[in-house]
Formats: sequence, structure tokens, C-alpha cells
Amino acid sequence: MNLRLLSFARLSLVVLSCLYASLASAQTPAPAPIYSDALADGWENWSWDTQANFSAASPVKTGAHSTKVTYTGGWGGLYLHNPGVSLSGYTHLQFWIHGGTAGGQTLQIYAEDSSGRAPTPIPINSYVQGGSIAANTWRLANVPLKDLKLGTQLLTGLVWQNATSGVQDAYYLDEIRIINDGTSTPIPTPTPVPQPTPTGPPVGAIPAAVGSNFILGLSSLPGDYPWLVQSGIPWKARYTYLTGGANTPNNWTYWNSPAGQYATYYMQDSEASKCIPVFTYYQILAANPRSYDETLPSYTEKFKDAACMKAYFNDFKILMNKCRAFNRPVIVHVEPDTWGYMMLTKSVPSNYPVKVASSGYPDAAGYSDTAVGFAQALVHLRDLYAPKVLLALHASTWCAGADISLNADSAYDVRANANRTGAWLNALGAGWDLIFVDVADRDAGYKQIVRGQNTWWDESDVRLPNFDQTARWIGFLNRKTNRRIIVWQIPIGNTKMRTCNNSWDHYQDNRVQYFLDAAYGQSHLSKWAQMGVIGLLFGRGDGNTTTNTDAAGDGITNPAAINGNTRVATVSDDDGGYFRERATAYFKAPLHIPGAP
Ligand SMILES: [Ca+2]
Ligand SMILES: [Ca+2]
Repeated sequence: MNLRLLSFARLSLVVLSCLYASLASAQTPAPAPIYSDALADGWENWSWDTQANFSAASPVKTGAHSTKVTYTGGWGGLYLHNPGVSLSGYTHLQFWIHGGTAGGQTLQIYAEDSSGRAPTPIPINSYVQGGSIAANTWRLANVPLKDLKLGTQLLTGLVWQNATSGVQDAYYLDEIRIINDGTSTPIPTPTPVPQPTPTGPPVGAIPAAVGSNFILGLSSLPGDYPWLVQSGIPWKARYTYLTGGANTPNNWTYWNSPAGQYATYYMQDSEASKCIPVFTYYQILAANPRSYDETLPSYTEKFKDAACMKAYFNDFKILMNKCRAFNRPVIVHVEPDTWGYMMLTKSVPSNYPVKVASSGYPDAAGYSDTAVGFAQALVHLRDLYAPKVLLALHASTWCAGADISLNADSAYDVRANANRTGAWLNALGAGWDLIFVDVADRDAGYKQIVRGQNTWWDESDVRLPNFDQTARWIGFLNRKTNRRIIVWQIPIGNTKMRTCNNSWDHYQDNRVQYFLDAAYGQSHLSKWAQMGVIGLLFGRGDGNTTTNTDAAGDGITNPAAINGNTRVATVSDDDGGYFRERATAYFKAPLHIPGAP
């Protein structure tokens, strides 16, 4: 099940850009490519209401391809996203634009940066040679970075937007790059900011249901339950998604009969194994209209759809009633990444429109038609029907500027980013018990082999991105929100067992070993606990990445060693049994949560 359609961007361009900035600050840096015949490393297509063909064969300005842009709706945008590019030494965004057979398109352009500021769209024509987009002609455009309000923050996005409410004829872009024009004043190299680590004890109440010991848990679908039992490990929590879309026939409530029974079965199995059941309630992305369209306007459209939201609240009430019947603590982790999309859209949640009272759902009456009203209506449903449920928000690492999980700029202000994210979540109001954070949706080996992306974290915490950076971000988030944090959906691959050889179902990662390897003892767990983390939930975010069961159905596998992964597996687990081994060891001496009784 492809639960996280959004993939995070690559970072090699960030590294390159930093190199240019540090080696050549006094000389003109080489142009930084964004698109030449394909998107450059680090750049991803996050467009909305837009068809972008990055392999158009004609017309082309350079090489073999150009990008054909066709808006499918008014105010659509060609949105190219990056986790963060340093602009030090550069002066202009430059590109070639061709108006197709029509020409005369009305466009505006804007840039996003790592400050999290609201961007200002500007008409494009004054930057295009000749003053307009011409038919059957390539014209050069030079946009001063300062006009895009770009400074020493990292560039995270560029949008070529349809500046009309209707559709327009297709146009073409080629040779998009960041340049130094040799005469203008370039963006200076930023003064490094101090990179403090949160000090003092973590803050925020530890729910009584959590107890005193740091949680180690895992993704555990019903079909994986026999593995969980057979492992003999006293797992403290297990999670599954409730998804399918509140107003669709695929909705989780129909997965078993009667409606919602899936959750009841899950809670009963969890109780039998003394695990806290954790539901990742993920019902907006798959909802109609625009099911699985993971773009900002798609989320907005659903939240503004009264029928969709009425179905949503009714669905949430079904879950709450099942939890009440269970009558024991349950964690409901609400809408991973959805809050992040809201934050990218509106800088305060009271400005994000949601049909809440206007949905017509009786229990939502009186709550404002905003993201705040949405959050508070969910709290109200919990309070009304299932007060033992612990409700968790989700904090995305990429919604307040640079993506913390990929940031490679040592000058980037991690604390300010965490404070922006925390302030936004705080503005949703009270009643939320926990915050979930995720670090990656797929093994780094998968991203590397399948997608050509570098998402590895430096296990030695020397180079960026690394574990320490995300831990510090979480620590500031904990202090800002006064809520404890659970890190969720942590990839399961390792670089220890020969089983993980970067093949299908057996990709490498280094998160399990960072947290649990015997070489580190509990030093890393203790550090993260000091940052406010009370638990780690491991699990793959998509099929074909590594998991702890024999999901591949290939039994025990010990292919030739790669990258020093010399250990030989004796179990059929697709990670070679390393997670099972390390979890077994952890529970022999669990970590005490700082501040717990
Ligand atoms: Ca080209
Ligand atoms: Ca296997």
C-alpha cells in the first residue's frame, strides 16, 4: 500500500551549492542547474493543476528535452521543490521560455525559502526579453533573486503560476538555473548561527498509559500478528493505518463487518499481547474529491467540501465508539503530513478553511470553520465518546522552511524552524496528548538504488544531515509545544546483515542500528529521550522496503556481503533478524523515561 505518496527530495545539489559557497565565495560560482534535460538532483515536481512533461522533445532550447507546462485549472502552478539550496554568490534565476504555438501566456512567479515566509507572486513578463512570452520563439528570462525576496535563507521552491482563473495554452521551459550575472551584487554567505542543543529536562506530561519505560514498538498489520507473538518480545506498542478515505468504498470501516470491526479486532489482539494499540488515522488523502492527489489545493478542496467533512467526522466517531467499547488506552495518531500541508498553505491554522460547523455534522456544531475548529472538533469527539484515547498530532519536518531530515547547511537555524512548527501546532488548541514525528518513509538504500536520492543520515553525527540535527529539532519542538514526542515509521533496514543487500524487500538503512546496536548501548536512546521522545515505532512506509517479517516470502536469505554487512541470518525476517535481536536485547533493560514515575 503506497501510504506516503510524497517522496522527499534529494540533497546532492545542496552539498554542491555549499561547496561553491565555501570554496568560491570571492569568485563567480558556476551556474546551479535546476532543469536542463531533466530535473537536477534535489529537485522534485510538486505541481498542482498542472501537467509537467520534463521530457518534451520539441521545441528544445538545449540538449534533447524541454519541459512542457500545461495548466489544467485556473491558478495552477508548476512547483519545483527542493529541501534547500544555498544561494550564496548568486544573483539571478534564469530560464528560457517558449510560448508554444499561441504565446502571450499570463504567468506569475514566486519563490519559497527556508524562512517559512509567505511568498509574493510577481508577473513574469517584465523579466522576459521582449516583455512577453512569444509564440514559436525561445526567449531568455532573468529574474533577480532579490525581486523574489530571496536572501541568505535556503531556496526551497520555485513556482511558475497560471495568473488567470482559466486554462491557458501550453508553454515550454528549458535551461532553468541559478546564475551569477557578473555585475549584480550576489547573495552574501550567511553568518553561521549558533546551533544550540535544548538543555534541561524534557517537558510535557507523560500519559499514564505509557508508564515509566521508553516505548519500543512496531508496525504490525493483522497478518503480521503471528510474527509479533512468535517473537516473544514484550513490545510496548504496535501500529496500523486506518485509511481508505472517509467517503469512499475503500474506507477502513468496511474492512471487517460490522462497520469499524477492524479496529476492534486490532485492539483485542493488542490487548492480548499487552501492546498499546496505535492507529494512524489517515483519512483525508484518500478521500473524495481528488483521492490521492497529494497537493496543497487538493487538501484545501477536501477540507472545504461539507459532505466530505461530514463523512469524516462520522467516521472518526465510529472509531471513538470502538475505542470506548475497548475501554483501555489507545493512541490515535491523526493525519500524518496533513497538518504540514495546511501549514504550507496558511501560516496560522485559524486562517486555513475547513468545513467544521458548516459540515452539518451535529457534534461539530459550534466549532469554527478553520483548522483550529477541525482540531478542536476531533478533541470534542474524543472527550465525548472515548476519553481514554490519547490523541496525537503529527509534526512534519519540512513545513517550516528547510526539510530538517535532509538539511545539509550547517548555518541553518534548526531551532527557529522547530519553533515555527511548534507555534503552528500550538495554535490548534488544547486537548492533544502527544506529537508524532517521522524521519523517513523508506529505507535510505531504497531511495538511493530505486530513486537515485541520497537520504542517508550520518551515523557518526559528524556530517549533515544526521541524527543529531533531527534530535535537536525534536528537542526544541518538545520545549515549544510542551508535549512528548513519539518517532514513528522508522525504516527497518540495516547495514549489518547480509540479508539487507539493497535488493527488493531488503534495502539498507542505519536507523535501527543507530538506536539499538550494542556498540552504542543506550547512549542514543537516552539522548533522544532527553529531547522529549518517549518512544520509537519502527515500520516501513511502503511495500518493497525492508520489514521485520518474511514479507518477501523468500525465507532465510544470505546473499553476498555488500558495504561490510557480514552477519549471517538464521531467521526468515527480511532484515535478517537484526531488529528482532536488538529489540530482544532492549527489553532486557528498558530505558526509563526522564520525568516518568
Ligand atoms: Ca534541454
Ligand atoms: Ca525473508
